[in-house]
Amino acid sequence: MTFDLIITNGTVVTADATYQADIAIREGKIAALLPPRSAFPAGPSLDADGCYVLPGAIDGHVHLHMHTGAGYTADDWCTGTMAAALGGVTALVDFVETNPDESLTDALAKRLDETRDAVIDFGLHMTIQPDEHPSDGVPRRVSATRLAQIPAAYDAGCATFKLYMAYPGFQVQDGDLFRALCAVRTVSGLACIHAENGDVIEALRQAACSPNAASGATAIHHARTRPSINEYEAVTRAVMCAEVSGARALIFHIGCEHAARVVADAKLRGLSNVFGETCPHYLVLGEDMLERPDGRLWICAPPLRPQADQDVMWGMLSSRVLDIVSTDHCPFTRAQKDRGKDDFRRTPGGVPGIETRLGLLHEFGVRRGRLSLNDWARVCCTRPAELHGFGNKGHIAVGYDADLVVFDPSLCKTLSPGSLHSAIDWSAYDGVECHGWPRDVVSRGNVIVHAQQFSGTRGQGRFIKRSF
Ligand code: DUC
Ligand code: ZN
Repeated sequence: MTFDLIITNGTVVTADATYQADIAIREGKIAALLPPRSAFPAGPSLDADGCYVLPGAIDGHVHLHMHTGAGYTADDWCTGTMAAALGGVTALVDFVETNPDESLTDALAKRLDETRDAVIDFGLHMTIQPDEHPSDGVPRRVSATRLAQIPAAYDAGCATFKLYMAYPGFQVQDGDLFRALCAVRTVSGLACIHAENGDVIEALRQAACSPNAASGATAIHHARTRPSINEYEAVTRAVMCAEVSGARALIFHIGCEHAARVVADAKLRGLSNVFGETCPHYLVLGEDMLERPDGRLWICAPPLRPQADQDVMWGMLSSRVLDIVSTDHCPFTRAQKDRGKDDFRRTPGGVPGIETRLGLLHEFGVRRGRLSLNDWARVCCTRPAELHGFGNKGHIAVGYDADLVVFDPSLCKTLSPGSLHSAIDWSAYDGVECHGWPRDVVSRGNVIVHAQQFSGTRGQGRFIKRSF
């Protein structure tokens, strides 16, 4: 039997096991797992001696070319997916946002037009946001017409639906959140929920920035106006809605112990439809970053939290209370962030991270004894594939897509804007040393990163229609 590519001599690391094997690939799929140093007919091969071979990492939460008040996020579908590939990512999930006057499937078609340059496979979450306004032209409610479009969106390949409990223009009222979850339940989809209490945040922000306020408008007030009890309250409400509706719900970007404990309690009570996501910045970066003179660079929502929260969150990852780590990659340049120099409310929220997740979780998780190698593969690769409906990805087994990462623990990478590939002029992790980095990346059998250099093709990424 001949193969298109064989990865030899590597240590295979999956969510369940670590073992030596050679991986043979044919027509974009894993065709055989063989004892190391098996005799093969001559052909292309990658020697992974001394390296881990993982399923390609999957990032379930990124914002490429997203329109905001500060302009588009800095990475387009080419730069963003290239940076992702160089960080070991072989599939990601971005978003479709919608206008009140277009259907969900029309919005999907428009968004797909923007993705033509993707170099890795991708899915899209469908955003359910207010489309109906009472009388003043400001959309505040989610219409019955919109909810009736959910099955068509699911059939078009958007099996996951984003709902916001904060952000003017996106925030849905509780009744609409619940009705949307019921609709998502009907199609057996997954709801992905941004859980913060938006109304209270708006009131706190106004008070903090009023001319006679004692506090002020510097970056740390971003965190002070989004206290962790606010996140806790919204996660509690979201979990209640998931429990009563029966919908599967993933709480996005859990940033603090308080909020993570709500998911822990739900799981302890036996709820099997509630899941938790966190992001590297909530595990590695503390609230004190916001105290720096350039602290606005780290403004994101929910905000960074004190160190004590990070310690608890690592434990919750290894104990499976938190299911996955995604990046919420939302890159803005310094100039874009500087909009909020005098008022944190004008700084666009988001930190970059599309390229650094595997390396950071290896450095701060595996190397510091907080995660096993298998935990690392589970939270970055396998569970994201399962939770987000990538049925052919996330596993190293015959018949799955040949999406693989050769991770070399002997490489040393110092993170900086110059060593990373996102189209921005700063790094959230400047100066951090990662001992271990993705060396080669294979996407459906094609080597798209070789010896840390991009070797893929623009436009090679496919829209994956996801389902459950
Ligand atoms: N949080 C951010 O910080 N940016 C993008 C969206 C989000 O939820
Ligand atoms: Zn996000």
